Amino acid sequence: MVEKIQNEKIFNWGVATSSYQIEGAHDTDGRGPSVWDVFSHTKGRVKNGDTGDIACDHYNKFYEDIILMKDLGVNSYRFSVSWPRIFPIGTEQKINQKGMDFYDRLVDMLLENNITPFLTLNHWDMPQGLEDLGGWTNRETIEHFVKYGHYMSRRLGDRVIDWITHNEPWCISFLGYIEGLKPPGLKNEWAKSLHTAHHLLLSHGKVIPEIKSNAKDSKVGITLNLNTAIPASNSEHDKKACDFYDVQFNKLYLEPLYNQKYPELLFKSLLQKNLIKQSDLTFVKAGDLETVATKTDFLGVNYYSRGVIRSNEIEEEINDKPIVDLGPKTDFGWEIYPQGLYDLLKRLQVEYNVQNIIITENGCSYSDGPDENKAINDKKRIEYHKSHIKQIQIAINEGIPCTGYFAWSFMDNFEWAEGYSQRFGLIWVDFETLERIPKESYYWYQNFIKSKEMSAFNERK
Ligand code: GCO
Repeated sequence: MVEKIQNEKIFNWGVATSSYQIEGAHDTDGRGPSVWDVFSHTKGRVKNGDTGDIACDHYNKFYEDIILMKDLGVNSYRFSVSWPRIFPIGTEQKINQKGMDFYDRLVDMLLENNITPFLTLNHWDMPQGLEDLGGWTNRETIEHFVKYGHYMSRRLGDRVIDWITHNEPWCISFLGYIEGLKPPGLKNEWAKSLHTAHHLLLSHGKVIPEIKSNAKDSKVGITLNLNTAIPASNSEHDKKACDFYDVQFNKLYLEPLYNQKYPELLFKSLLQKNLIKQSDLTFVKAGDLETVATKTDFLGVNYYSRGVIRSNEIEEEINDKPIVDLGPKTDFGWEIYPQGLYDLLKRLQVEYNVQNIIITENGCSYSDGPDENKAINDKKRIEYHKSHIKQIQIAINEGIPCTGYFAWSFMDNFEWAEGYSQRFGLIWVDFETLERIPKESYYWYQNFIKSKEMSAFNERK
């Protein structure tokens, strides 16, 4: 049997991906449809009508991909499990064995190559069968998620130590129910959005003991997308908008997880704006908050950019002029602001006393492709990673407990509503031929991991 890797002192240098974004094989070996299959096949939802039907075909090419990972020299790999490969509809009592076998092989091969698996249970592709019953707005979905976590940890718990319950609950609850940019694609449904956030958090708390009892010595955490936000100008409107942004983006998750409460300001503002009714706020049942705040072993943080917040409640012309100097932008239009990562780490230590932080995603979208010699010179991506890692180093030197960094992403993939139009990978993927070509950034990361620059990270107490 393949042994698990256990070395407390190692800094986790990794790359990250997620199931729907890379696997393809959407109907292979009994996999059921996920919410993302349905969403991407709905006209107008995804740019160019792209879907994850084939994606990078990682399901069939995982062997080749792990070799590339080994050559890259990472000691860790963060991936997610496609829930409908295990429970095709979601409500079954028995697992789909073939789906489980895929992750069993994947984990074994990672360990054979000395790569520590970081397994995310929910990176958004929940079975459509559960969505049809109300998805995350339905409290019963929690039991189905816990059952799924139970079977995963029962099968892989002898080899997987690091478990992430959910990835970016904000994206499901806000982008799915307020902006309509992700499944189920609804707009301005604040009550549903809050129910979703709460049920995600509650299922996180409930699945932790399940994983811990099946996976000896396991470490369990949740991954949040967080950022530091500042008002675009000194106007009261922008300051107010910024406070609101902070409660709905950061505090809606951090407060219950670390302080066992929801941010009052959020509910108050929504009530004032008539976006919810008092009767919508009955979703927190006795005991829930204690469960949500179940102790974790780490907090996963996905950081890409900061928020510079402008009020949309008054006319642009009447508002004060913006005063923030914005940095350059990636091809996605996201501002590059490395110091925001330091600010965020600091805040997590000072305000929430988080004991162990892992950067589970950090990266940028640039479209640089192969030249006639198949070289891909993506200098800007290298700069992006370097500058963010530097901020982590400053934070670590100040005693902020950060223990891992995962570049998003290992390879170009299906970027949700943007389809294949945004490329975040260290490896170029030709989506016609599925050929993989390492970019300059791949070789830079390879050298960086090998180099002495790492020593400050390794000397972690
Ligand atoms: C997210 C996800 C990733 C994305 C990445 C780039 O943050 O949306 O975790 O799946 O691909 O963040 O947008």
